[in-house]
Amino acid sequence: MKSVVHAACPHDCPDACGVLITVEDGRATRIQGDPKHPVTRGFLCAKVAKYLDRVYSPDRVLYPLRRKEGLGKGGGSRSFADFDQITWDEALDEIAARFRQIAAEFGSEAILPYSYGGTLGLLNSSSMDRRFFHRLGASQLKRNICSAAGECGIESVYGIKLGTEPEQFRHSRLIIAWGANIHGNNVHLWPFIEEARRGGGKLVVIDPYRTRTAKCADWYIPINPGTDVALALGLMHVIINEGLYDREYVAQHTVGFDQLRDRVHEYPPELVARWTGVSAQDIIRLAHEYATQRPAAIRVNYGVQRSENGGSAVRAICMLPCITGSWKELGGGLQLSTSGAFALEREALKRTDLMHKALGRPARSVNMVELGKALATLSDPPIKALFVYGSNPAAVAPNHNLVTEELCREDLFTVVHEQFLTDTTDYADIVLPATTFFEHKDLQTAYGHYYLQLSNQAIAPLGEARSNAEMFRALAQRMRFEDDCFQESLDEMMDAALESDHPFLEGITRERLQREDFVRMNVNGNNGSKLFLPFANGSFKTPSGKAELYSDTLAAQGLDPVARFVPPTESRNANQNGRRKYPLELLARKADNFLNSTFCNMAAVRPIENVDLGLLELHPQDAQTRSIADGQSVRVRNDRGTIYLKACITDAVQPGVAAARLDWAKLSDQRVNINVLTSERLTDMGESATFYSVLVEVEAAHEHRGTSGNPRPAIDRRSGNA
Ligand SMILES: Nc1nc2c(c(=O)[nH]1)N[C@H]1C(S)=C(S)[C@@H](COP(=O)(O)OP(=O)(O)OC[C@H]3O[C@@H](n4cnc5c(=O)[nH]c(N)nc54)[C@H](O)[C@@H]3O)O[C@H]1N2
Ligand SMILES: Nc1nc2c(c(=O)[nH]1)N[C@H]1C(S)=C(S)[C@@H](COP(=O)(O)OP(=O)(O)OC[C@H]3O[C@@H](n4cnc5c(=O)[nH]c(N)nc54)[C@H](O)[C@@H]3O)O[C@H]1N2
Ligand code: SF4
Ligand SMILES: [Mo]
Repeated sequence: MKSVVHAACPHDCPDACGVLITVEDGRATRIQGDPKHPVTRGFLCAKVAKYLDRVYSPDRVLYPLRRKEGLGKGGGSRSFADFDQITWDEALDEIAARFRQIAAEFGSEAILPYSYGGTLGLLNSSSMDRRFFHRLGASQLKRNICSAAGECGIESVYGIKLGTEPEQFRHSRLIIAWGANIHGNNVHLWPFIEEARRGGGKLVVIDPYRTRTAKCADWYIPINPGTDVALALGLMHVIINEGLYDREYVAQHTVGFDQLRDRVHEYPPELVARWTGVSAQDIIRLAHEYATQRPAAIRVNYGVQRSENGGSAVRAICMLPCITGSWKELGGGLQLSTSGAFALEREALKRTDLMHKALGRPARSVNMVELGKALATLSDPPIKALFVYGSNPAAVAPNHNLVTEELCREDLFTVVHEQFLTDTTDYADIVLPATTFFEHKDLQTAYGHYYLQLSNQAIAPLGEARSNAEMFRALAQRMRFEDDCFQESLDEMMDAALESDHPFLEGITRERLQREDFVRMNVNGNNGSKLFLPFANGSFKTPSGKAELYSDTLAAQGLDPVARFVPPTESRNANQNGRRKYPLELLARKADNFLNSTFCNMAAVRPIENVDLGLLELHPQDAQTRSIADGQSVRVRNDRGTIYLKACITDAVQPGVAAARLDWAKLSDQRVNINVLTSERLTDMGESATFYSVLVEVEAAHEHRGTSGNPRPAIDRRSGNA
């Protein structure tokens, strides 16, 4: 029996691809892109094209596991031999008993859920799990590790996360990829950019790292990390001074233009050049091109907001199309995220009210960015249990050394629901087997286009794997939570999510999704047009109903009501004259062929990325002053940690900037990854993570051997230096 099932890729990626899975006699035999999907149009990225290897990997966790008795935590990289297989009944009983005991002794807030982007399927990322922890009265998790700063930034100007749809980039004459690695992280936008270029359009890339996208650009502008606020204000300085702005649009649809004009006065190109490293001529030229080569669209991505001033950066960039009136034009505007269009009834899934049932008040919130600090310092109550699902904090959380030190606490009961034995399962007491998207049903939104999809279950769960929703349903039952919501089927939850009065959801039902596989959100309104220009006629969702170039809301929060460049604490601009202990700015970047830490362990995927793994990319000038040769083992360090990498001398980075990639810690002999160097410091807006505001020093490893005080040996055997 052969069938083809429509699904949707649930990984944390703006593209949310339509997928077709061929199933023969119950086994998936092929994965391909759904050619009917209007945005993702039948192709998949390299990593998901190899997904059969992931689903059927011999390394899949397929049964509940308990760490073997006598094995302490932190004992090294755990394999299946370190665990005993147990039954689901045993696992659920043990978790329920420990949770009850911890709640009785310390209060239920001593239990902390930890989840993020393993799956963005709505039902498996934010329904039964939330109900369970709300009903339990567990601490709440602030899921701020990725995009919260940028979300605050865009919402402070537009009031909603809407933007130019990918299909319209084909009409652009000028496209600016601003902190957006389109080739790596948003590859389905690329064909539309190519189409625009065939029509004479031009691509400009603003990024401190010469990405694959930058290499393909018509104009690559390297910028110093964390200085985008200054660049955006400098561009507006030129545009406003030279009268290149759209007076009518500004008058009708914005507030605070006078205050903005006063502010940009302080950002002349010569001064901005000093901070950003972009020459005054280039700033002026870019301002002219952006204001006059129309339509011009900006694809800004979350890269710019992983800096200490990331909220302000996104805020200032979001002002640009409001000044030029670019929102009026097909192929104009800006895209950061389209997620504001998916106006689903999320609260019906999450049931926050259950928290009041448990505690009579909202539970305390713990910021996931500060996991290490929370585990180390919270006392009222301390965190005694951690339930990780859809996340790999021992790889992705900043300040890795503190995180793993705390995960070693013997009094911490850690459960991890996973597909593989990751960095985090190394510290687990219990590991539970999780399904892949082939094995469960879900509802899939997107943050890079406007199509909602049904992701059908293609095959039966492998082994005893359970989806997040089914696992938390079973756990709720074990905890004897009798609320009806724990009985709801997936279809009932889907219906509840879709049952909204919001015009964007009008006419969108489960039946229709089942029939059509993907449905465009009703974003165009009733004008019958297929095209969506979100702010052509204003329609901003801010308190004033206009684009807020000056924001009373920010002022009330004690933040700058316009936008101001404050150099990140960890940056060369923060103290230009001082002699620095850590003079290099490090970009602790994502890999083009992994998805954060997902796929790092896939033998089929690793070779595609391999040339770039374990490398510290360094400019020739910085290598020379440190007598570092290409391929040599180097020690990269700051006060938080040390990692040994292999020097790659390259002009992919500018002088003063270094770059390295995120990988699994357990795949390195040092058992650390690049997050040993990143900090838990939070962003200016949104309390988000600052992965790209990091200062380090780099030394040739052989010269410092034995004197580092670091217990871990230099391990780079490839270079022969260690
Ligand atoms: N292949 C692949 N795809 C992914 C992911 C992945 O890990 N791999 N991750 C997914 C996730 S979770 C997300 S959030 C999205 C993110 O997608 P992006 O926002 O594109 O993510 P990043 O790679 O963090 O940053 C984009 C670029 O910003 C640059 N950058 C860093 N600092 C600055 C700065 O100060 N200014 C400017 N102008 N640029 C800067 C980086 O060098 C990088 O090339 O991608 C998703 N898609
Ligand atoms: N240095 C550095 N650190 C970073 C970043 C960076 O650019 N540089 N990026 C940051 C960003 S933007 C983000 S979003 C975070 C991402 O942080 P995470 O969301 O933790 O991302 P992943 O590394 O993809 O880990 C997801 C895990 O979920 C598992 N999983 C997948 N599907 C399911 C499922 O259905 N159920 C369960 N239970 N598990 C599942 C996968 O196997 C994987 O191990 O990382 C952040 N960390
Ligand atoms: S990771 Fe992104 S590009 Fe790759 S298949 Fe999934 S949605 Fe598409
Ligand atoms: Mo992310």
